[in-house]
Amino acid sequence: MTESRSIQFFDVLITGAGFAGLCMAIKLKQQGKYSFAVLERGDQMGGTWRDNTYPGAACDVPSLLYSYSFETWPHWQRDYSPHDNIMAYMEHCVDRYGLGPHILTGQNVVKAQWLEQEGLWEAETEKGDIFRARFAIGSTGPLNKAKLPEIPGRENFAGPSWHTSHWQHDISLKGKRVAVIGTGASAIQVVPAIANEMKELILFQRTPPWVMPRKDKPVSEARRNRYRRFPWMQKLAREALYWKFESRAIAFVTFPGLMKTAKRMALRNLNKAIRDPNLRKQLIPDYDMGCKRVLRSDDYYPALTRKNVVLETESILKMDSNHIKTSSGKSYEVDLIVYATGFEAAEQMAPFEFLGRDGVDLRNLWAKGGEAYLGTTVAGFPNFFIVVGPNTGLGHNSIIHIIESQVQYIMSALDAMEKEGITRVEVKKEMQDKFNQEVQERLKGTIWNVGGCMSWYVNQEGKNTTLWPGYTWQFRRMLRRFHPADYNCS
Ligand code: N01
Repeated sequence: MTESRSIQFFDVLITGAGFAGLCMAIKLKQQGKYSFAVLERGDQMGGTWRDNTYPGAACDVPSLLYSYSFETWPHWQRDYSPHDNIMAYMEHCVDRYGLGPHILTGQNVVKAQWLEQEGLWEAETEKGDIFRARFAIGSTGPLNKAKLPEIPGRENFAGPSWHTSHWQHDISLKGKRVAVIGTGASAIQVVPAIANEMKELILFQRTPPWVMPRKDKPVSEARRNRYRRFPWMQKLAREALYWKFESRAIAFVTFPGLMKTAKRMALRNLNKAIRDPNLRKQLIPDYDMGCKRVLRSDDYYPALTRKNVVLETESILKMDSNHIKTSSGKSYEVDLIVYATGFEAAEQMAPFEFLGRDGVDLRNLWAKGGEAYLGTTVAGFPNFFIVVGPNTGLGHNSIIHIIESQVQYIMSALDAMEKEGITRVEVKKEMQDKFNQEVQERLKGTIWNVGGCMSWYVNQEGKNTTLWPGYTWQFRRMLRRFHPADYNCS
């Protein structure tokens, strides 16, 4: 007897309810023409902000910019918001736009495939539920899978250990000897937040980051009231911030030499906070500023001067049940390990079996690096759009700007298809290739490619598949309107 599977139909299926998925859902809801569902693997929306609850989790982009341009919110508590405030904003957006019924939580997509005959996408979730839709939108983001380091003996460590994106809040750090591995954006927030709790914190640094002052401060009640009464004032402040951040792209993409000024500021920041010349020396990066993400913190360096904090710059050789051993033979006895070792970013653009036309799996197609047209559509994958796809990440401004540009492009595509009676679009391979050649050409001179560092921006093949090599206003201009001529349409 064959089991009959119940299938749920929608016009649009969105995968992932983070900032990108929610933005897509809001625009579809506002337009009101399409049925849609957001399939979310977690038990609530929030994406990376739901997962990353580590102590000190906050955004290193100011909240006025790290929020939707169309949804001002007068409740930001600080210029750079902590995790809870950001989650509250996202919840507010879900309520305000009535997205609750559209978000199907606990639906971890394990496979999706294009059904050529039906002209539909079919998604299957871990639970065995089946969904079909005319359009598939991928908004799972690049930072959804924790990366753990390959260190001999890691599996033998007997104490608790976890990645920053899976913080175990029920285990106290009080009085323990804790190792933190990694000194990226997550680590520099975690370390100051936990350093005073424990007996000893050993911070394993492989490469020091460039750290600029964040100059974070609370948003005064008076300012919040002003924003409440006059939302246009908040919009104006947001616009000013946008251009301030955008101007930084000049140094990242056009004149890397301009980074020298910022470098001087970062060194001043370091020298001011750290008196010990040896420690200072260990914290000075030997690559160009901007090559890795420039970090912002007011409390990271001061935390490293605490008596109970040790900075270890030797590489980790191995671990056993309660020790971490370094390359020169030093041995640290530790009770607990926090891995602040980042994400499988480049690999995670296609996080599950994803079969396009002719059964081609996007994971295989992108094994050596993702490529898409305008970071949004992929040849061989009809009626499929990605938000925050290949080469759409930023080193200088808010990703929300990119998300809004892509969502606007997708809405324009749906609109054009309806007006012109098109049911199926697939980007022309030559358009995609030409676009990617241009992107890689432009990346050649940028600080990320010539700055002398290894970063998650560049994959194992040495190809930068994560960053947009230009200004965000250029990206928006390119995605302003969907052009059917770039696509095979039927
Ligand atoms: O990860 P990372 P992250 N031994 O990849 C080190 C976003 N984010 O979670 O530099 C020792 O930056 C590794 O060393 P190295 C943001 O986009 C945003 O901190 O490779 N160390 C590095 O220091 C960010 O870029 C916010 O030599 C090892 C660290 O682990 C992205 O998330 C906040 C090691 C990994 O740093 C990822 O940040 C937080 C080993 N074996 C994060 N293996 C906002 O505020 C790895 N490392 C918006």
